[in-house]
Amino acid sequence: MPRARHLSSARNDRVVVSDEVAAALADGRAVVALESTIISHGLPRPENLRIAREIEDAVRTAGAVPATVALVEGRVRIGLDDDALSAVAQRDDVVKVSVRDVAVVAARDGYGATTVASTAHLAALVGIDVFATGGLGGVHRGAQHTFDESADLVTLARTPITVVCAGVKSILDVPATLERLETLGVGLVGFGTTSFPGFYLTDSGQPVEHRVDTAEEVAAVMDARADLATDRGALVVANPLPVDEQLDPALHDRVLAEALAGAEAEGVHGKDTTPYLLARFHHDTEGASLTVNTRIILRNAELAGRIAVAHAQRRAG
Ligand code: PSU
Ligand code: MN
Repeated sequence: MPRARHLSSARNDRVVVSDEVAAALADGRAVVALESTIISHGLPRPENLRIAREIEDAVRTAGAVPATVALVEGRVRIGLDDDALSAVAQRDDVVKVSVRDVAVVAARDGYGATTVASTAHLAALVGIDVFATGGLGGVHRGAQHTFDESADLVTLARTPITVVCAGVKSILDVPATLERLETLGVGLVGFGTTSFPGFYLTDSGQPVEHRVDTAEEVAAVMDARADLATDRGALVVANPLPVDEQLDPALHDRVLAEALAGAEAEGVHGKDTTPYLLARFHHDTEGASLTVNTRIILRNAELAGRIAVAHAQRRAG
């Protein structure tokens, strides 16, 4: 398998780009990076493996090549075969890996599922410029006491990539997260909206200044960012669910209150917080949030595919 393009030392074999992804990158064709924490820690088994495959299919349907990122036996893999995807979905020893954890798990020959932060970092490293996820990490509620702010934010501040998401997870402090994105200089556009999406909910109640309506418009913004050297950090494309697909807001608010209280009572903290809250949602909504979460990711993967295609076309033409 070919080595990562932007790595030059003998240690390159730590990052293995699949043949399909490497060929697409070499030809300037559209590629979309996908994270794996959502598979290992964000979605329940056994549905997670089926959904992981559907996410890849959604990227393909849009005309792009999916590049799911994970650590397998200590190697960073960009583009997973079915064995690797199954391992990430099914093994019990898959560690949730943010940027700071990647090297540790690599050195130990371990298995790791990459978060938004580490996926963005590794995708950019090999020259992938579009990435799809469900919802970004951000500032947790009560962060003024816990200092719990996802490493997704600071990583996006220094990573040149376009991330399609349904806003930030609604379990977070959304206004505070938006303030941090502004401070960090992370670009933000609303796809077909001037309301920042609320992940499970169509509208978080917060505004977005810049609305775009087509994949081509996003690609044009990406090019302008490169020309103006404002692309050293990320561009977030916030893609809301249609109202008729969102989680019932009353159910959402009730379950969220219970889940937050549960996390507090059980002393859940640090990197376990997000998986705990998402699992509580999937359990307490009797699967309704799983259906919504799946729709979010599939829609984002499809849009990311279209953006990657539009961007590849601009560069070719
Ligand atoms: N989006 C989802 N489900 C998830 C996540 C995002 O729909 O499970 C994951 C992402 O990998 C994100 C992580 O980076 O949750 C954030 O975790 P933390 O708050 O610990 O940084
Ligand atoms: Mn955290």
